[in-house]
Amino acid sequence: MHITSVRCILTAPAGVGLAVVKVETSEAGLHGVGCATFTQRALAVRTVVEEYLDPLLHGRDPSGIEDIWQLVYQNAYWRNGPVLNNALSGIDQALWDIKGKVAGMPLYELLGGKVREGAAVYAHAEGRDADEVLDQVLALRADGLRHVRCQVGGYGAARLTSRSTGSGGRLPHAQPGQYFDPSLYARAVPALFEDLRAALGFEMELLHDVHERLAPIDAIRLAKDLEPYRLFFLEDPLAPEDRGWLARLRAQTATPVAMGELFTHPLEWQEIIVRRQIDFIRVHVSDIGGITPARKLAALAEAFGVRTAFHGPSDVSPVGHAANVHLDVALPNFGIQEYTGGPDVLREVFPGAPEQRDGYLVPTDSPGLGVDIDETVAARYPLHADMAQFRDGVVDWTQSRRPDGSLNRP
Ligand code: KDG
Ligand code: MG
Repeated sequence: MHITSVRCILTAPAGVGLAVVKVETSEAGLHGVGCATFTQRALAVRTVVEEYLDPLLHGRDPSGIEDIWQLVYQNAYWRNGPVLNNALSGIDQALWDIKGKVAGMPLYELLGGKVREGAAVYAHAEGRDADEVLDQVLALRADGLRHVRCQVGGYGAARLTSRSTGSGGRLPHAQPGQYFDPSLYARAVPALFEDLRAALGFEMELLHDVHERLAPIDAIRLAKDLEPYRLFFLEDPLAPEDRGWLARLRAQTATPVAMGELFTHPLEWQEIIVRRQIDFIRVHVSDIGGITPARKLAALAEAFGVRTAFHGPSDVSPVGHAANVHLDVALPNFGIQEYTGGPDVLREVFPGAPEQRDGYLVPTDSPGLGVDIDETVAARYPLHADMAQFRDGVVDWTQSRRPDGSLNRP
């Protein structure tokens, strides 16, 4: 058996640009699929897959997953960036899918078998004030969810800055962008959780994503301010570039810390895991190169008491969600799975896509990942200039600015 073709399929059925790699083999009907979604730069990923990896992999035996992973990893000489890692993930996940199909086993069996029946998930609630957030939390609770991430005014409370306080207002001539006021944000979040806990008590597990929006010392103060509300975790309190501050944060607060959705290089996680400076590692599996490196990372984390919380936003394809869930049920140190459901059309494009029920995702028992892509249906939903995260073909929301007009990490 050998690889006959490697292609990257782009589709946006839910308005979010997704990238999926399909690896075909010399055995009739035997193929695998893998998530390669880097929504902000999807065309670059497709170029890498189709112009460089297809010729590289033609004729090779798809059963040698580790060898092919290493081959693709070092083939460009420069490595560890998000475009190359997503392309690599597309190949890697597709090869695991093929191996499962050849073995007649679901991926979780290849990973050592299940240690749990389902992966507990957390969902996202967002509103302009505590009442709006609370309504969403209650709706999610009624749907069986026990874990909810709560945001007021979106990431960085950006949608609060236009209030009549004037705080966060834009100076004349300041450039367009998504304006937010870090100090207003840092005050709004503890107030939100005070109201939520008053209404909900402590039974629900609540989370919050700082989304690397604060200066390090302000993030430390926020983590301390949030202690009374017993968060399940505080997500990305620091930017990857500021992770040297984690030791100080840990020394000052017992609020659990989750980091990693922006990590693409192993050196970004090794030290903070070994020094036990985070509680949850929440990498985006396709951004680190797929299932093969995710297993190794999880094993490292297990040795140091760090749990997984793989990134699972709407810009992970259902193929990527399936890969996450197989890992989640097989890893002893699984912590929680972020999961953003989507409209039913996603299941038409991706038959077998995992579905959340009563707060859990459960993998299918079909061989491999258990999910496929229907290319005919996918072709009905091409990428376009105004899909999620874009406006007029340009990524919009990452142009985040402070009241003085200067750029801030998004
Ligand atoms: O494309 C970026 C999104 O995936 C990210 O902003 C979502 O932070 C996010 C999360 O935790 O889901
Ligand atoms: Mg996040």
